[in-house]
Amino acid sequence: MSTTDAQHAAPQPIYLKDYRPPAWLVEDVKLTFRLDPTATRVLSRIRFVPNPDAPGAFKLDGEKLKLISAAIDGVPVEPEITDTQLTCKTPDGPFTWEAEVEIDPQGNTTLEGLYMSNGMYCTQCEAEGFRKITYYPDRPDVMAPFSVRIESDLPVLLSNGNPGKRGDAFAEWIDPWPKPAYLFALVAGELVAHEDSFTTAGGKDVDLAIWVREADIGKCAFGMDALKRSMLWDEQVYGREYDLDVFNIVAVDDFNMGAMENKGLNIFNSAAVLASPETATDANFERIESIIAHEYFHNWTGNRITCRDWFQLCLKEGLTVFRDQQFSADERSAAVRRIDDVLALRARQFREDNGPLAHPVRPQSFVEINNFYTATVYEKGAELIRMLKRLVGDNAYYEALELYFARHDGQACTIEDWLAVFEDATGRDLSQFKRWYSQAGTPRVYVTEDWRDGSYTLQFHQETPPTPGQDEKRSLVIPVAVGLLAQNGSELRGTEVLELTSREQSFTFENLPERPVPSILREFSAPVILHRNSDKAERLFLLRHDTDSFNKWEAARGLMKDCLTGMALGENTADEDLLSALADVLRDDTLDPAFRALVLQQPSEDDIAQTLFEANTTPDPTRIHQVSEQFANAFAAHAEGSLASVFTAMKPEGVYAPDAQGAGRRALLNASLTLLSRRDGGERAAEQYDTADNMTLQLGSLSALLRVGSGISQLERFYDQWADDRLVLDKWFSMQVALATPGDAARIATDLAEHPKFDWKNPNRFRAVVGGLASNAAGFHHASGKGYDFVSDWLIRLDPVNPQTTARMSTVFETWRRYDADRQDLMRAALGRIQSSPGLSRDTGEMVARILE
Ligand code: 0A1
Ligand code: ZN
Repeated sequence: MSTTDAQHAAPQPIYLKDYRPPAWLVEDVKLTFRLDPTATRVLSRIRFVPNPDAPGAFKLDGEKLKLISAAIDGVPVEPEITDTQLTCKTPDGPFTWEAEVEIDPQGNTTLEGLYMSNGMYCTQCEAEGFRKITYYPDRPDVMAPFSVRIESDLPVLLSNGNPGKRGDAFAEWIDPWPKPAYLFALVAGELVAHEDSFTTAGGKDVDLAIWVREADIGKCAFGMDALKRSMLWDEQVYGREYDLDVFNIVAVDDFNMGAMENKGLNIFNSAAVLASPETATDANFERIESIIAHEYFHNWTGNRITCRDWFQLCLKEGLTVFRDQQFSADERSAAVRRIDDVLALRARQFREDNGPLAHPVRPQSFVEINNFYTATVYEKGAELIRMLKRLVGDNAYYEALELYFARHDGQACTIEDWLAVFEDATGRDLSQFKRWYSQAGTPRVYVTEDWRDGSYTLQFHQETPPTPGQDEKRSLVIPVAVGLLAQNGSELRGTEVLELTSREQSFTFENLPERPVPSILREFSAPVILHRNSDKAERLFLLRHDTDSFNKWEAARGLMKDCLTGMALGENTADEDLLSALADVLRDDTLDPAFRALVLQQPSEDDIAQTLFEANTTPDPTRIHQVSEQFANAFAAHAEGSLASVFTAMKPEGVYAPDAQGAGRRALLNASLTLLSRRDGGERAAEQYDTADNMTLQLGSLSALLRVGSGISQLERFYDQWADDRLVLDKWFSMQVALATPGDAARIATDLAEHPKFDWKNPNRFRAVVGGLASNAAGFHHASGKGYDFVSDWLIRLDPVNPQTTARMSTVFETWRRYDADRQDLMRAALGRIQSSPGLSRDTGEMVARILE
């Protein structure tokens, strides 16, 4: 390809500032599908009306479609067609468009549009997949009611909305609620249903079904229960009722993401819905519950009110993540859920925000929108809603939400609409708060203090480091929840929210009887990095006494991070006071076992690397791995007796149930077992493996064994037991790579990639092995470069088949700048090889270019 061709082919970014309303609106859509694996015919009949506010030419999106015929008001037309668009001369006023296209679901390996997964037809249209099904204005601000007819011999034929006529080899579906095309869905296959029903507060009976392959019918009960609890919760907390006669969920094996909120027909990655005690861990159950809730909650926050354009993605995603977090907090332990959410935020979003892929919660431009389904849009987006709620107060928050639903139902909205609702409902000026949506990067908040004559002053300084394309940062509104403790551990002042608005700001607490110990950023009230020179004694004090459970946990985390970074730099060894304090928490049975397990969990090696990098030192992944192991060994030795008693005390009682309480006990049981295995050579773990009657205990013991370099025979038995269960086998693949020693990881991954069951076109299996290696920090970053080679070779191979999953996984290289020159060279070379592979997708091309920038 010559330079000019290459320049010509370079995909152009799309900018938020260029948004224009659609020239043509859609009144009604009728689709007929004649299903065939390689030659499906899609007939569309669409009523178009000109948009009086934005006159313009008629253009439809369309990709990989074979146009068979087209007509306007019954008269055949010959449109102009490019790879991505169709244009045609039209009447000035309303008209009916009819087209027939042919598509090839079997040949569609991208898992976007209409594709096949294990003999079943299914669709994925968000963000821009509908254009691979038929010609259409594939943009979220074009909303219309759809009716669909599916013609096929397959027994189950599903689409959005309510069921219409059903006959021999056809089914019709009518969705009365106007929706954008990205919410369209169709499923056809040999499926069976786990059925139930729900009566809404308004008395409407809704038929519920989870559709699966016959072998999976025993894995639906939990998902169904989670769905019914979600429906009730949304009525009770947000006053939102369901609005169709049926709600269908389908489990699909080949899926790029977790799940999709298509109107009335949610499609799930089977890993995100199927669970039984024997095959799924507690963590799987919890994730399933929150994804079911998330997709269900989208019915109001996403479907009834959608996004005007894809730059507004956080409008539906940030809010819906926040709602699913609230749901899980209510259904389980709020304190534990908050810690889990912050762990995930720091591991994924802070990492993103502090590297080359940093972008605002509402990006200003993109090349490929699929690359912006990120932790920043989702998880930081949810943090913004959480801050807003804290700033306006709970009552005002729910009043504003009522207004949002009343004012914008049926519309495609923007962040401006969302904030205007809050301004109107509360009278508050949110112009400064709005900066959170446009400014990338994790703010740093520095705190110093002053104590004088009964007055205690906290001085804050806020600063956001530059991010790609954004050198100048402005001050943000940062709610900092603070409590003050007395030296005896009692509360001098309960939690108060201080609102930081300027670069430097002080707050004084008067009339205090003694110098307080501050507990700052309680509940992690803002997504910032807090810097405070706090000594070990103060942290140990907070770990013992803080009444805010997040900050109690945070105290332990801070101590462990300090200790581990010090060890990595050769400055200290595992600190005895810290080990004792951790052992106190371990033994403290007034504390929730789940919380105790979280306190004992060491910061990840990636977290230590990032912390060192921020302190201007070059992290050495091998050394970090060694000191993490040393710390765990030291704690195991220090607390062996207590670990043994807690391990015994946490032994399961009664039948397994995936509830928060039981899961908490098992988390502490497995945490103790993992540490004890460092002392007993895996004896207890082998015993637990033999008696385990649920996956949490089976996997807990197997991973404890693998961590101490044992478990060979159990791995073989595990394989024999689960060879026919795809989801369990994913665990078998991933754990071997993720828990391998640094020197073995790439070799084990390479061997597993030769395994006959390594079906690399299945995203879950690909993630298990390739993602499994990337999650093994010391193995991936091994000085030989073999980890980088393995991952990049596979990304190059996957890209032409599935660009979306390739592009997402390329983020494993986003931290390359942290490391030493040799590793940087190796990673840049790996990225360079990806970048120069012929025909690289727009998705991966954009990601690699941004990572290297
Ligand atoms: N809206 C879904 C996530 C999703 C996005 C894109 C997909 O395909 C490219 C699939 C799912 C959610 O938030 O759950
Ligand atoms: Zn979502």
